[in-house]
Amino acid sequence: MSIENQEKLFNQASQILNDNTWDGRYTVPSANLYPYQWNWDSGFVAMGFAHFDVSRAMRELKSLFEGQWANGMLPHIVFHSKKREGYFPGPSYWESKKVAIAPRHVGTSGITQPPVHGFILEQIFNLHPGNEEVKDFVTAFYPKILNLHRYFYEYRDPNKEGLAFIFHPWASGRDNSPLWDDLVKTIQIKPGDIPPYKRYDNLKADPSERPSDKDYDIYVYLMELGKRHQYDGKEIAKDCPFLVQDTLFNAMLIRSNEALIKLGSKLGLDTKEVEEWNAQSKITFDQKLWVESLLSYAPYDLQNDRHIALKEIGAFTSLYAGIPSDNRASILNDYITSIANRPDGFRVMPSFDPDHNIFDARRYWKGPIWPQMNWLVHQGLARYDFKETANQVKSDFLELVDNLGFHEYFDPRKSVADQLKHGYGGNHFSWTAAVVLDFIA
Ligand code: 9WN
Repeated sequence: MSIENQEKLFNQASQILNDNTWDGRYTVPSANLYPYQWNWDSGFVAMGFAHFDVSRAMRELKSLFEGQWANGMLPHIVFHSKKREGYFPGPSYWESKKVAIAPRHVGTSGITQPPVHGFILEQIFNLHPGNEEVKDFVTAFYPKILNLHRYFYEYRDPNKEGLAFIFHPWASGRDNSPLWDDLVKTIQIKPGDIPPYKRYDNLKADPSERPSDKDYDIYVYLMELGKRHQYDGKEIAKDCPFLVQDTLFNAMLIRSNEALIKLGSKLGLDTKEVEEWNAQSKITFDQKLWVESLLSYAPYDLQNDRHIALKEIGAFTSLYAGIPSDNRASILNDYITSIANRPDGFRVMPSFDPDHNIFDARRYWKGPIWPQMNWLVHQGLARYDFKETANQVKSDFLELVDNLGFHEYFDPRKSVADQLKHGYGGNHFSWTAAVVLDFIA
């Protein structure tokens, strides 16, 4: 890509992040579709800001952690705005203020999202060597992330294996991934199980690119279950039908642990606890989640004691966390290469297996390319020195944004995406901008 083009994208991306910032304090993923502050989105947003306005980067994380609960849990949405902005489930749905350990001054959701904040903090620190303000911020912020990780090990790991469970598909960050299809089919919703509710997402984005109404009923069912248990992980573990040790979620936890260890040793902080967690987590992830017949890692369904053996993008983020041996890493790299070389012309990296009959190139997490996932996969491939594949993942993404705009997700089929001339879901999307900024900085 030419220097002029890179400059153009950099300027557009920084403009999007500035435009999506509300009250100068927090950035919404997309002003229309997602009008509050989201957990892992804001992590990527902070990284994006760190390239041109590090004060905003630090402010972004501070605002997000205003929503942290007393037990360390970081909710997936923080509702700084009390207005009903046209999103379901909005601030009043969760009833977080009825929970004693939730913040008093701001409403939040009761589920969490992939813990990216440790490595985001490391990115910000590394981008600003010698900046005393950044150093002080990182030192002060460190215990908040440590508390978050402690929450996962204490409340979300009933067998003390070193892997955290999630109890809602939204917590995986990959809402309607085919990973969850069979498991959610086991949930029978009876009349009266869920309250009436109204979706807005499918009025604002094309419904064929969004989860189905059936998916939403399950989301509400699981939120109701969480609410009944005051979102207490230990209680939920006893009777929730959806209890999953997810690949992406745990890879993020492990990579963020690693970041805390590295930052802690640079800043003279105590890293003993996080080192112990991480040593166990890395081993369990590699041993328990690898499925030889799939030649990949797969999430583990704790209630039914089985792997969810499907080829899906979360497995590939294990590279960024340094989990696989060189041999397993090559297997993962070969798979990505095989997709990039398909005769029917695919950009990498689709979120789901293009050869599976559930694959749907348009529908949300059932196939499209997602910006933050390409960033994570790129970082992992680079870590293992798979330079060519890493470059492909990066250039395919930049080409999509350059040709089609800053969308939420994209069609991986070259012929279709190039003819369509647009991406899917929301536009002027914050993490799309953030990833562009980091890739071309
Ligand atoms: C539910 C904000 C979020 C992302 C998720 C993505 C989508 C929300 C929704 O949007 O989920 O959290 O309403 O569909 O799946 O990863 O954080 O961008």
